[in-house]
Amino acid sequence: MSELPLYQMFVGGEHVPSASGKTFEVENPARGEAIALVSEGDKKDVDVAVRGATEAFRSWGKTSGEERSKILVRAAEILAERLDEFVRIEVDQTGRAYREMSAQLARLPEWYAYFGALARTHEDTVPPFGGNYLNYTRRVPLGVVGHVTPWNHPLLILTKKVAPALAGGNTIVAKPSEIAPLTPIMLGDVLREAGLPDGVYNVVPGFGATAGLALTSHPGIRKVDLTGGTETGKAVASLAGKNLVRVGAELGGKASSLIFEDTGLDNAVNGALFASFIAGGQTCVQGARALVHRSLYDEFVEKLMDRAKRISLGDPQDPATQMGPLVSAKQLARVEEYVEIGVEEGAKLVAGGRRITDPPYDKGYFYPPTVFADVKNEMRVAQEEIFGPVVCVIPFDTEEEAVELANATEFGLAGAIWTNDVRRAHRVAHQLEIGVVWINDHHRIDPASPWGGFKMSGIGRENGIEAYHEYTQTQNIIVNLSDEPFDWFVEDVTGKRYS
Ligand code: TXE
Repeated sequence: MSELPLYQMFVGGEHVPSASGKTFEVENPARGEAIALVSEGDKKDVDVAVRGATEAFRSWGKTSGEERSKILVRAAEILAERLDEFVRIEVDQTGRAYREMSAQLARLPEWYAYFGALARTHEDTVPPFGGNYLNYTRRVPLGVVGHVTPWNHPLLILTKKVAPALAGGNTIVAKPSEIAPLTPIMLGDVLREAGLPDGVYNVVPGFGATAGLALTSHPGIRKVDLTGGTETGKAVASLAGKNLVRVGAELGGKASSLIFEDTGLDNAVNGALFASFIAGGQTCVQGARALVHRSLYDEFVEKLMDRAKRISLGDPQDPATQMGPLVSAKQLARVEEYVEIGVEEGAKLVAGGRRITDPPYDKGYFYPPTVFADVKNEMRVAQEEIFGPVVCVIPFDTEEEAVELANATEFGLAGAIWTNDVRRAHRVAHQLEIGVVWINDHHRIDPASPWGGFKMSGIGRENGIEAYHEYTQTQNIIVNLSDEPFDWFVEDVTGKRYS
């Protein structure tokens, strides 16, 4: 018998085994060893979960915003009380440093509180309507929604989907990443304790090609919301198209930091360092390209290189550790391959660039902060999503050139502008083909602030009223206030009528 803790599926308000009885292992990437067994869900389990969620929707879909708000606000409180337990598990399954995960998870209660408030305060509309009519709209839930989530911010990304979905009155079947499914399963207990009825939030852990595919192609789902790679996004969106269901997709990125000559250099270096190496670079808004005005270029490269070399890697559970390992052997291999490609393409490696294998790092997937200088924007390392701690530094001469370089990618999620010139800041922001622009900052987010990509970075928006709207649909009610009799087939028709 294995000593490993078993995390079962969360379906119908209970932790249950999968129909096949199969399990898979979740690994700690710092030590390269299994830390938990997880029930492996498949098509059958997805079907049971969707049917249960459909049943639960009959009553949950009719609850008032006030009732939903109370549960969401209570969930925020319970999560805040249990935070450290969640942080520890998040660190174990992703390898991300404790200091990052404790900072990130401390913000998650805000999402439940914000969408709880929105469920209670959202006002419908009374649009104008010609004639003697009362015309109003209601936002009503969609039904059962499917959430497919990744490993890089397991609970944050799921929370960005779960909070608006519940606020809108939907029920959920979630398929978290096979690499980091533990905290999404644990969330079930928080929501149940907060008073969420059984069957409203369900988790079927498993693999993308089996459980993920079964969920995203299930005819009982009314919306699919995915965060993952762009290729996965295309596959999922085409399936959703066949079933005519809504799609939310937050996909890949290749964000730029645009560093102008009028910025404070040290501040911009700090910003670029954070943008490049937070989460070990495994985040969709990673500042993968630092575009730097030529007058600052040499000094910028020098300083970034020096700071990158001083980031301390180590045991991610140690609060002093600044960067943990990459999430998996696969992700490590991907980073190693891209660094080789960069070198072959002629980029100049000035920091990092080689896996760390000295004990105590030999069992884990540790890769140091890596800086490429003298990169050309058309190189593969500057165009393709590496999803690791690698930054490409590229010089530019003019504002126009900086904008052109930033936009010359298939992605369009986010980016940052570093300048002290207020006119330039907004002028440049308005020309960038990206969904989120930070000025003199990077990776700031708020539950009220819309988040999502242009171009190949995705469809739809998370956060804010837009997310609430994307998790509800409009019903229009037109009330004839007149007592005048009406009989089309008897009357002389003189007025205009649409039909
Ligand atoms: O992502 P996948 P992976 C990017 C990043 C990374 C690459 C691959 O570049 O290197 O994607 O990472 C589920 N039908 N991002 O392999 O496969 C899968 O089980 C339905 C960017 O981890 O896209 C998991 O739950 N579901 C990103 C989820 O999709 C499927 C975050 C994401 O996994 C499926 C993660 C299918 N056919 C990776 N195939 C971001 N935007 O932040 C997979 N899945």
